[in-house]
Amino acid sequence: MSLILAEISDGIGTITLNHDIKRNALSEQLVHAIAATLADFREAGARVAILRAQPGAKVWSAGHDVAELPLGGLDPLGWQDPLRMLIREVEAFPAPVIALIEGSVWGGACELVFACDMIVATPEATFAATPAKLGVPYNATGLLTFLNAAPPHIAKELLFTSRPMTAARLERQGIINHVVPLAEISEFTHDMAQTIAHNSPLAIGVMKEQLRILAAAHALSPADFERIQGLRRVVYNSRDYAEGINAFKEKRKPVYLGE
Ligand code: KFV
Repeated sequence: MSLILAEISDGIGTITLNHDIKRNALSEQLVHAIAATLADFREAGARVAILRAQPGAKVWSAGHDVAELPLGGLDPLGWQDPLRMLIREVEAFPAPVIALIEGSVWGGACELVFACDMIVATPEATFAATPAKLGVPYNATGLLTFLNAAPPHIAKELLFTSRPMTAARLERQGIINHVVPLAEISEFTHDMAQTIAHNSPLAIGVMKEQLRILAAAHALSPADFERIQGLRRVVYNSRDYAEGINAFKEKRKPVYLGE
């Protein structure tokens, strides 16, 4: 069974996550399949891409594949991590990527959705950013995705509570573009994609890249970057990080001691 389904017509490429048995967790294999499809879309001159789950999905994506979060003192979200690669692929894709969201979105998938250029969701969709629930020290560019998508207090509530927020709340905050009833969401998103596909792809591609560069333009001294990495290292070397990952695998609640 394919982990994703892909089709392109009239310049609109659609990727459908198709691994419900693992709740579309963003495993290395799934991420590579998405990246390869985005490369195909780029080659085919797609003017816009839609990223969605199967109609009827209860979970849009369960986020990072927890089985692939390393123990043993390795950075769980280093440069080569599949989630990090996927976010870069979406940001570097030369045409807009629209996230069409039905179901719940968790952890790294929440960042993935926020990294998309536009978000359309059903009223029942929910979004939870869960690194604190698992004890994961999120990385700097990942936090920047949250800060570029959400007002700081909302980003902090998402990240500190790990509780799901409704699409309605995120729409009120300007984080989601449109909340659209389930029966209409595919057509609505397709209409939006068609409008984009009829506009100038060169102008759009260059604006997307400029917006990415401008949004990421934060001067950070080498010392500050090394301090961030040092702070994160304390977390992924901790007893609590191992406890969070092991508790998930053992299907129990973690007990955190702050050490
Ligand atoms: N990674 C690996 N396997 C996962 C997974 C994940 N994120 N989420 C679900 N699975 C597996 C789960 O172990 C089970 O496998 C199957 O998918 C169905 O999950 O071999 P098994 O036991 O059949 P269930 O039974 O849990 O499904 P359901 O009762 O429908 O609940 C769905 C959901 C999404 C509420 C639940 O699976 C869940 O809470 N998943 C974890 C959500 C989460 O916290 N994700 C954050 C991952 S960490 C992350 O993204 C990052 C970057 N971070 O920093 O924290």
